[in-house]
Amino acid sequence: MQARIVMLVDLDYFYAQCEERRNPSIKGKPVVVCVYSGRTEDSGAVSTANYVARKYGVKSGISIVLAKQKLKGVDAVFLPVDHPFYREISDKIMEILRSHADSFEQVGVDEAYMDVTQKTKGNYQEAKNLAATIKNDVLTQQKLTCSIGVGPNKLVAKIAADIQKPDGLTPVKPEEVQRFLSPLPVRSLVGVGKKTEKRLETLGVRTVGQLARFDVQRLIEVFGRKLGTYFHNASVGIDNEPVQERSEPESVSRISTLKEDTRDLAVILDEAYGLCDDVHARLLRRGLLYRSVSIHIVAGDLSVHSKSKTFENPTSSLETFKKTVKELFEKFLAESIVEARRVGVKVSSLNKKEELQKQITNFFGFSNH
Ligand code: DCP
Ligand code: MG
Ligand code: MG
Repeated sequence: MQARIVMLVDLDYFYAQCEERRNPSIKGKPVVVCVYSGRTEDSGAVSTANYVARKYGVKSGISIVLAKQKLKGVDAVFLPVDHPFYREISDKIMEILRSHADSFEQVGVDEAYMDVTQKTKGNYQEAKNLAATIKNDVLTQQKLTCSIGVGPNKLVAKIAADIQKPDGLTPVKPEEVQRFLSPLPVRSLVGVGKKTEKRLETLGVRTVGQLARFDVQRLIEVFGRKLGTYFHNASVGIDNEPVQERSEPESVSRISTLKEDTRDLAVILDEAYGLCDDVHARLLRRGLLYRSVSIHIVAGDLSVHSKSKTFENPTSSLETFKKTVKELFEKFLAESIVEARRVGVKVSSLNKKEELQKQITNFFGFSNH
């Protein structure tokens, strides 16, 4: 196999950075994005925090109560999570990244692997330049900073991206991998959790370098063949996992809560059409066509209702989408007596535009060859 160049791009303090972008006046203050559970005013957990807040020890996963203690007397900003907003920004940034990659694999809302072997002709200097271009594109077009790791595979790229944050760019050439990994704690390796870390420690293994020198046969005895081999390979920086586009979503949906419970079609549609716009924008960005449209209603009494319609042929039409949503809500109101509290719209039976084109071409027996 040809030597590869792989990047991992991870957005910095993602949710909190989105909030800073939305409201630049909070920049410089500790910003804490929270999932409020709603039980009491402060019950819930911290989703993420900006780097100012991290200096006070605030980080993902701690309770909001603890975060407030750590930031006692400090002018800090606490905000609830707004997933649709982050998703929008994420989708736009992923499109930028995708456009720079030979192959692309999004692995979370704020990170993606890119194989750039062809694009860079396997040259690390070019890869570094490309990473700088990507950072600049994301910053100028979407006003967000990210950190990029560059290496011969996903494993090294991921660790390299994490090592210098925020706004980092860390290339690790194949000949540097061993020296780069050696001093790191075994926890840096994907798949090494708390438990494994403890077991390795009892074997006298704390760093990746120590793991690399540890007898493979003994590792296999302790962890089994599969894991033992994996740990050994990871410790010496071997990873052959390809960068692969994840399968397309089965459906795209949005739901939102109305200001008050209602049976007023105009009010419901006003909200639902906004959701249609969002869903449609996501379809376009991903180059997807839909064949089914559904609506979803959570009523004032928390009962759940839905209706859907499926078409003969796939389409990307926003007009058809909205017209169908209207029809379905009219039908729902005619058939039911409940008031709507939350309304949602969904498209499903999705197809990729190009794939459909290929299918049609094959069907008619056309070919470029
Ligand atoms: N997230 C979350 N709960 C966690 C971890 C993460 O809700 N325990 C969310 C909020 C983060 C987003 O996922 O903004 C991305 O996670 P990252 O691990 O990439 O963390 P950040 O982007 O927030 O910070 P960093 O700058 O370290 O990447
Ligand atoms: Mg991140
Ligand atoms: Mg991440």
